Amino acid sequence: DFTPTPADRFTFGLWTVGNTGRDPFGEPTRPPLRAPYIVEKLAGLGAYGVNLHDNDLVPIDASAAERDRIVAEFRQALSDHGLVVPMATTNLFSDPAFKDGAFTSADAQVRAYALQKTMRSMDLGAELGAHTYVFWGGREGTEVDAGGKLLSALGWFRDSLNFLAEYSEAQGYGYRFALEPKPNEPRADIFLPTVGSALGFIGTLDRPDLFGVNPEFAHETMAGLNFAHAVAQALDAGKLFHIDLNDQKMSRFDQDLRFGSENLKGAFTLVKLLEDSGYDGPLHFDAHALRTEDEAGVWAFARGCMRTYLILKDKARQFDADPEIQAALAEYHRADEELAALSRFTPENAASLKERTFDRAALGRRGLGLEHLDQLTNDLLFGIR
Ligand code: GLT
Ligand code: MN
Ligand code: MN
Ligand code: MN
Repeated sequence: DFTPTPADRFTFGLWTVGNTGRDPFGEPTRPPLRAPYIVEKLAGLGAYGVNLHDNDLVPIDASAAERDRIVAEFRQALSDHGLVVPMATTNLFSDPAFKDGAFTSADAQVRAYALQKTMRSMDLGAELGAHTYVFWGGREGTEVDAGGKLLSALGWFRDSLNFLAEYSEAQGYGYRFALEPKPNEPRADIFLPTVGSALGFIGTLDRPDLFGVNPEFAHETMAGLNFAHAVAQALDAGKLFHIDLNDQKMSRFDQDLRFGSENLKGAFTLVKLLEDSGYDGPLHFDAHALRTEDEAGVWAFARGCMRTYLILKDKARQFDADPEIQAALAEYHRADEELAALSRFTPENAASLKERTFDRAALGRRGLGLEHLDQLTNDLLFGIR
């Protein structure tokens, strides 16, 4: 009946259901929720875990004693309600010190402070049992490129990630790191704007094996890209370490909408891809309730994210079991074993392939049946199949 359980691996950030509805033009519309209360509520809804930035839990200016008290209370809530913390991250974007970036600030003091803050936050994540550590470089970017830091910034970014990977190994934390790309907002231009950029950058790090990506539906969509395509490339590279599920209209401000609320077919494609791929990491909803909502709306939002995922997962099963859809797919995917063998390179195969006659005109005439297949998919999603 589409009621989630921890086996579904659904997670939320403290900052997501804890979002108070503030936006650049308006004050909060909801009071803040305490972290232990969020844990209790999420567990009640059937979630598996909760993720956090250091300062979602511990205020940036807390004393050591305050920190320990807050963390102890949070750990108690986790164990009382059976929730885990699979992922942790650092807030390197809210404080004015980070106004021109953290690891890519042109100020060496800011860069060193960012390393210090991240090490402390990694300590906190490890204490809470997190195995994935996310880097969303929200402030890592520019408005003014006359500052001339484009090449140095990538170098500083690389040096910082290399340092923090060494720190994790030296401490025995065993983190896997996930870079989260975003094209813009809050900066005009953010470094490593897309999944493809992040994958390329990972290859330049000292320990590429420790790094993967945390793609977000909204972020690729803001860049006008197809999120499922980005996720497929990450999966193909063995680099899908985590995923941020939400929704978004193209070419707009960062909306972080309830999963599946806007681009239902894109959400279906994504769920099918994730389920078919065997991805077994957390399914994290990085989204928040609309500013129009009160606390009841927040929990309706959270339930809706999970419910939509489970419904689409069921639709993916129906898609695989539907004879007409499978027939259309079989028609579309025309296989040829002899040609497949010939397409494995040997000098003889190459020579033989060069001599082969193809009926080019017939290839061009063949209809692929995709209109029919797509309408069958729509009918399935409409619930009339
Ligand atoms: C922030 C951002 C998200 C990132 C989070 C991790 S925080 O809300 O908009 O996309 O995933 O730092
Ligand atoms: Mn977003
Ligand atoms: Mn976001
Ligand atoms: Mn995100």
